[in-house]
Amino acid sequence: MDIEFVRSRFIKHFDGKTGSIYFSPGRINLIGEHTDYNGGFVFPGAVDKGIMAEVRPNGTDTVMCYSIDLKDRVEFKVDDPKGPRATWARFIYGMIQEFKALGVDVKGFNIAFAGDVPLGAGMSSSAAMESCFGCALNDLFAGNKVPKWDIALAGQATEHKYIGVNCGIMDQFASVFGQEGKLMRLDCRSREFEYFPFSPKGYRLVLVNSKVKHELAGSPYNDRRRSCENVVAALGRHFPGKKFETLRDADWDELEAVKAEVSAEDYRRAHFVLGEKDRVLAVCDALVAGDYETVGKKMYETHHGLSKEYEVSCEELDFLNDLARENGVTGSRIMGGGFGGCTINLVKDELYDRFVADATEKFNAKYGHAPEVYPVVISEGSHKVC
Ligand code: GAF
Repeated sequence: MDIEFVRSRFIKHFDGKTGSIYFSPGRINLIGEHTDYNGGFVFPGAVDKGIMAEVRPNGTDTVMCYSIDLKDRVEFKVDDPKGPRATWARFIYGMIQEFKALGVDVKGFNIAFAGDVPLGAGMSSSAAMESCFGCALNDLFAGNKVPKWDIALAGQATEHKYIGVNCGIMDQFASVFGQEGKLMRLDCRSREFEYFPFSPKGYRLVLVNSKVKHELAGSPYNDRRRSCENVVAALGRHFPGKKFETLRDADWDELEAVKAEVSAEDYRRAHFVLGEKDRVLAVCDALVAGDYETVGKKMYETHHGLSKEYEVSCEELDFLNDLARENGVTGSRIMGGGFGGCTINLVKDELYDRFVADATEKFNAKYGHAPEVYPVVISEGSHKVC
């Protein structure tokens, strides 16, 4: 992101004064999809694309916001009970409400922001916004006293309460805690996490964006979560002596025991989640052992499960996955919530150019538009730029 670009727009659209600049990244996830809200493990990292905002307190009780990308301006009072209608401004409003709930005395400010995380690509531009605004509020109104976990949780609460997506914590966690060159294995139940240096020798990670718009609000994302909760409720009824909070508490035998008590669809989804929980741990072990073939094999298994069991793929993503296989790509799968967006691919250096060219050509021939290709650079999490 270009600091001068954001600054020039901030100066132009407000009173000519400069403020402080903050950046928060989008994320990739090597493996561990739809496990976060099931109390399982995820394995994300922050990327070099994100949201940059310039912010300056304005001495009033009004928040004046400008979206540089949308060329849209919105104002609202800090204490407005309803908040703005524009979705993009609700991310700012939601973070303010969550910070106030943490006891932070947020006052009026001017903010202009822009992003280079491709929208709807499954790279979590929303979490990048939340953590960027959270980073700014923390710096300007809380003396940086709000712990990182609270910023991530405020972002998740913003999704739940002000956007309508009942997401897990992976995206906000990755955006806030990311470190350059490191993936993070997070246990979403205990919130313990570990950094894993990631620089596979002889391989590259690349995202291929189908450009099928992935949008979680209004998508069946919340239905998937409900399916998992239905199975947890059935487990609780079947095994009254055991406490099931999430699918993390269930094993394969227990899932089989309730198979006849849940819908076939809910069973398939829970089946995916149990498998995915194990796959994250297997991939972490394989990574430490330098066994990239196993990492890749698990990625393909995840794609298959997301497509056939969790049913969050689409024709274009399945096609990209097939193209990866045909090109000898070590691992490939849908990344993020699904319903469009990107595949993430682990590719040997020597196969990279051929894969990218072949996927671009064949996808274009079939769907009439070329996919976008983003080499992954694992980068720093939310921070103040200047
Ligand atoms: C989206 C959600 F926001 C995450 O919480 C996570 O559930 C992901 O989909 C699927 O793994 O990005």
